[in-house]
Amino acid sequence: MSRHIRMALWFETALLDHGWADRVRLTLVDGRIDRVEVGVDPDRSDERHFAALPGLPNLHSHAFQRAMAGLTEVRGASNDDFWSWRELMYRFVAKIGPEQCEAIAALAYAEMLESGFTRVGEFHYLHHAPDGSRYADLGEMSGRIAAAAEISGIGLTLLPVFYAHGGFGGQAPGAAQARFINDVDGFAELVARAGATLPPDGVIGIAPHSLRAVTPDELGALLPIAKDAPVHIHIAEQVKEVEDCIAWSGRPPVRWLLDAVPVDTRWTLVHATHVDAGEVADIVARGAVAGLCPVTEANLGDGLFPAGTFLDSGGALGVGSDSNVRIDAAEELRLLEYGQRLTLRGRNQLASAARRSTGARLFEAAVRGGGQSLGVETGLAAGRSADIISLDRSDPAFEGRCGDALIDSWIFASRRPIDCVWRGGVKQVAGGRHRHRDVIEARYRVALQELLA
Ligand code: NGQ
Ligand code: ZN
Repeated sequence: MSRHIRMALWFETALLDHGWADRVRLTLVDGRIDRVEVGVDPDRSDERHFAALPGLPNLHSHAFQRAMAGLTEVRGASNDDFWSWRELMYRFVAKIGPEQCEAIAALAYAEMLESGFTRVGEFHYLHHAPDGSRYADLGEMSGRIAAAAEISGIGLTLLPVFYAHGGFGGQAPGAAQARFINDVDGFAELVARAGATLPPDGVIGIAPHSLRAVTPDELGALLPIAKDAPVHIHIAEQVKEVEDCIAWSGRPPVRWLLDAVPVDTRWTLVHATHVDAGEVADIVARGAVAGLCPVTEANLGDGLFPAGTFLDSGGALGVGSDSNVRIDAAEELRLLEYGQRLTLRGRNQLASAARRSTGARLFEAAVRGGGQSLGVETGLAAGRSADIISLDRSDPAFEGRCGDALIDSWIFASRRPIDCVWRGGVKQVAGGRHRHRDVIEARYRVALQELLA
């Protein structure tokens, strides 16, 4: 009675769980890797490709912000900083309806796939209508995110955001934040509704927005809603946020959080930019993931997380495209390394004696840490979701390269690196282009014309 979908892909070389192997045949059954054979010839019916890498998780996205990319790079009346950017972002937020949210997210997700991201952690806080009134279905906007994930085919870990306050110590939220606001009971209902809209291998977690937006009591009440699922929080991104937290509690945000709640391997600390050595050591000890978003952190002028020290002491990290001002998996990893080089004035800061390739060490760390963060097992091995990237041999950047040099050449040197991307066994990207790009793009253009009219 079974109607299993079975197919096989053959690669000249592939990055498996235990390192590179040549002449690799992956048998996929119902979207999962069923069997990995190494050193074999392809069967006649196998699709043949050059080099396979596991898909990279994108652990932090606000999909709707894709639509304002490029519109905030203009000097304002006063000092431009994170907070003035946020005012512009709030103005944009006020205009986005359900249809536009879905259209923007679908394009963002298609572009993520094209760049090599195969699962997204959507830190989703546009819950209500612009004036704060409830949609007939509390899960309306979450459902739009889920629909965008289905249209694009990307894996979805949906992180409905709990947001209740406008600053530390339970300050009242501003009018521009009305769309984000719930009480704990309303939030539990929203999580249940959102969970019901998930695509087949979707995961649902929760996301207290930041210590600015949640009181200690609320945080305590929220955690049982997550059960064993991922918990994400924005933390210590801006110096002002750290100062305000110290003024409120006597401690910086990461220290406060680690002291107050049982942060563990289910947790992702997004940004965690401003941390001291003790906080770094304790994040590592708890096993939480540092969710770094290098392109957005650069764009917003956040600062630099001590990624080298963190990795060397065994910390788990992953990357996120956050504001989606640029959607590019390789660029996130490249900028993560370059930020360290620029500040520490040295090369290959995120490589190690054991893994001397900077790109390979970073990529593998982000595949593993990203999976941990999004509640899935990643990597090319039997039993895992068939989330696979193939590199494009026709990019001259790959000429004469093998093994880790392929990853370094992808991250640091290539211009059109990605050929195909399979997500859950479906080839969503071929020749670097999403199979539904034309329709998704047309719908996005209509949404933007409405928003910018
Ligand atoms: C967000 N983004 O929720 O979209 C935030 C800005 C805030 C980043 N932190 C709003 N990058 O943190 O208050
Ligand atoms: Zn964010």
